[in-house]
Amino acid sequence: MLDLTEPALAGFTPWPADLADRYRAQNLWTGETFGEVLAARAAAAPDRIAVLDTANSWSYAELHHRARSLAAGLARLGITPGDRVLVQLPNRAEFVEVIFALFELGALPVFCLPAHRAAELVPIAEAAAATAVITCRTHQRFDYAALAATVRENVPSLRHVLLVLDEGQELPEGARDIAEFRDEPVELPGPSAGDVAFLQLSGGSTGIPKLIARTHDDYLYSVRRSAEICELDSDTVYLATLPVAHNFPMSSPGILGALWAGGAVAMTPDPTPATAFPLIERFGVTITGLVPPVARLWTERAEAGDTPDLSSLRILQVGGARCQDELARRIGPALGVTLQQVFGMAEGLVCYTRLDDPIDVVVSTQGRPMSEFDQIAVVDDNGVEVVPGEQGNLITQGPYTIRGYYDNPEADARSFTADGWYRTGDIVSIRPDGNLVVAGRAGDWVNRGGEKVSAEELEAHLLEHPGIRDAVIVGTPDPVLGQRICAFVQPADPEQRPTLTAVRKFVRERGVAAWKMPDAVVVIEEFPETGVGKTSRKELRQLLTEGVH
Ligand code: OOB
Repeated sequence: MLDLTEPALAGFTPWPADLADRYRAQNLWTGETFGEVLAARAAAAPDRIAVLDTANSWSYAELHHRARSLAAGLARLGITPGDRVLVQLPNRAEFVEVIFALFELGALPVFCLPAHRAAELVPIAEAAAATAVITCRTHQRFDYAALAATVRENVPSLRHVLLVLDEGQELPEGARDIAEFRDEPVELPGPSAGDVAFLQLSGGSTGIPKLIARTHDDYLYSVRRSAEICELDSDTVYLATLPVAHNFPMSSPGILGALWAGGAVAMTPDPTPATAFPLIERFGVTITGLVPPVARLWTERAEAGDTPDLSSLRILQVGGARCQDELARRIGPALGVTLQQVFGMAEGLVCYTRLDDPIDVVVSTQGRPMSEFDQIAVVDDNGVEVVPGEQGNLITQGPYTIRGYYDNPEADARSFTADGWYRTGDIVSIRPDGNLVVAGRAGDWVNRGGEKVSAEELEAHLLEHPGIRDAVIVGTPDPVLGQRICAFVQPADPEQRPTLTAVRKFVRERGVAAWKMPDAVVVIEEFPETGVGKTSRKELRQLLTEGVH
């Protein structure tokens, strides 16, 4: 019998055959590809709007035609099925055209973030053995064409630099304009549903991102299930606010969920209220997803009043990092939305609070797995399951969680158990109602002379201080205690800088154990961010080792 579990792409770790059979038998993996989904939507409702940005408005028929036409052109250029192609584009309509062209062709987009630079892109391109990069000329005054040229100089496999050009932009030497490759569509064999559809990058709190191979079958299941949970339909207008290459705005339910449901995808070039709020009004956006620092900005802006009309927005998702209860409580009333917490990872598992959950669940938990076929367990450092309700390490396996990184046995040895469960690196507890509460990453604890202090817990206390807008706790090396507690705080009013004495007094008066008192307070104007806009603890730790206090 033909073994359908055997993938064409070397370096991809398939699901064990018995699980794969079960996922197919249960019709979780339906055998459809992304190209087939788009074709079906375009046939059913050709004139419905699929993609919107400040310059474009494409119907499903137009998007489908563009994808097929670019696929034909890329094939003519010599891009073949299975080729890896770095895609580094800001949030604009062409992102959707490009990825569906690659899906059509069976070439694999490698989803890079606009914030990535040569230090990340070169090793990513090497690890993927990429043959091409598709990017834009410039965005927010950064020269992406020059970055792509640097990557090509350093990565021998990388032959082509293709650019999405704006009106009047010149083509730099050595690059090609994607407009040259919008050919007459041709019939292409296309990929199978069991094939890898793209390479996603790990959220990676340390080092260079790892590559994550996702198949049409497994990713489409997660998209479909997400769209169901978020009740998307053809009236949905999903605003891609976070960088759209990230797993959250891509598929939870994201742009792919909106297209799955026959709705529209709208793009904002940046997530600030000044840019995004008018676009919500203009496009009639119904749902979007934010990381907590952006959700805080939006909430504050809405609380200040006098915004554009945001009444079309029904669901605001927050995820990617822990949303503190203090912020979660304010979001719904400020923006007139239903809040949904999303706890997910590019490796697979995504948890949601449900739209009809009681407010306590929505404010205080990160939800529960989207699929009844997701398996989760909370284990201690020896891999033994903890008493229900206790905190421990979250491990998971399921129909859309990878079984190994792409071509990376060393990372696999660290991140997967012998029987294939993914070690998320997250410390969580599961409440009796089944909802997860994320306490932080395994590393986000300060070990102060043997007493463990949870960064998240202490941050939650600091956020109750009226003079503190945002706070991040990190450990700083100490010769006696091992680590000391450093509180980075962003003041609510830049003129009123909270002092160590005042902060310690405030925390003590909240009835917190003495050993959890911050040892240092560093006032900081802006927190450093990761590529998707999460607060970067890694860079804050770096600041400390460089001696900023
Ligand atoms: C999402 O994906 P990644 O791959 O950038 O990061 C995953 C990690 C998780 O392991 C966890 O440490 C953290 O980000 N995280 C959260 C969280 N959501 C993600 N920590 C606390 N609370 C949350 N709500 O970030 C991602 C992928 C799909 C959907 C949503 C987020």
